[in-house]
Amino acid sequence: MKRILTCLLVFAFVTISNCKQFRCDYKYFNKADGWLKLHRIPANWHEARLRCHLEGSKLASPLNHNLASAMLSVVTEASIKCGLYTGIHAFFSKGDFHSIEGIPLSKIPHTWAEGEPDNDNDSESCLLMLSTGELADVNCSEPLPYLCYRKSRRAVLNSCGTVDNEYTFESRTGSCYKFHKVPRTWSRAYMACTAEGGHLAIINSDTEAQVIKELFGKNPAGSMRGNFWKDVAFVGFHDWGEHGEFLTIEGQTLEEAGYAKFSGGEPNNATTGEYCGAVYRSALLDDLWCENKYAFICEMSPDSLLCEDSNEDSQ
Ligand SMILES: [Ca+2]
Ligand SMILES: [Ca+2]
Ligand SMILES: [Ca+2]
Repeated sequence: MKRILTCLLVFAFVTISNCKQFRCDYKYFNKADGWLKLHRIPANWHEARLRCHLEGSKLASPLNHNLASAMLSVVTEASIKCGLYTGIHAFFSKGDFHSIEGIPLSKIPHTWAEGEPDNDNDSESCLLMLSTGELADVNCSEPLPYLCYRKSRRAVLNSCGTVDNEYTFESRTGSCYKFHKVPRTWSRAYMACTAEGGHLAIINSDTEAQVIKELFGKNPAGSMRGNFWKDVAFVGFHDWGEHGEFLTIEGQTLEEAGYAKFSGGEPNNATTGEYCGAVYRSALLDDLWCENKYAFICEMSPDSLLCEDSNEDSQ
């Protein structure tokens, strides 16, 4: 009976904390009816949009007064003077400004800064929010800070501590894995895994190689869309610009990491230029062209996105 009660209490606790959680790097704002995360490192608009998307959110726009006010409170608290990108863009068609959610600018409460919009040099298709809350059109290639927004407090975390159900826990290694079928370059794959709270998979043992092999087996070539080589996937090792020696993305030699079995004839630096780490379906390693797009495998610790303290704002 006592045990059942404990289980129920644990279940209740997990359920309650799940309700309040999305990711520990996001903060919940009641008035915004959702989560916000500030990215201080300036990025161009397209990078900003992609990073929010990969984090499971959207590049934030001041869609209503409450959300605008929450965004401004973050900007003020962080002393950001230059303003930040909103998700409002005219990327698809010049002059047709919409938020990432597809809401037209005419339905978003806004005030223009003095002299704006001026479409300077006919090259300004992204909207910046100044620390006053006023908007200005800017060139989308300008690097600026930005906020990512995830609407609603409802976030159901799985056993990997993420809302992304493509991550599955593997008891043999204690890690979670996700096989990405949408191909990306090695650098973009690194970005995607990092944004999701993990890293490009590092194979640390024969057991983990077996896990990777089985993961590949669940993702046959026919299940992937697009014109790319489907019998390889990027993982977390690289030559770090020192063509010849491969180290993991955590700086270890492959031997130190615990698995260094290359496929026969690999690494072959085919047509001189294979500097990025990959695996074949056999889970044997391969060096591969960094700039080509392939599937990739992310690995994540089940507690990497969980918070120790509440990250809820009472405002
Ligand atoms: Ca302007
Ligand atoms: Ca590993
Ligand atoms: Ca190769």
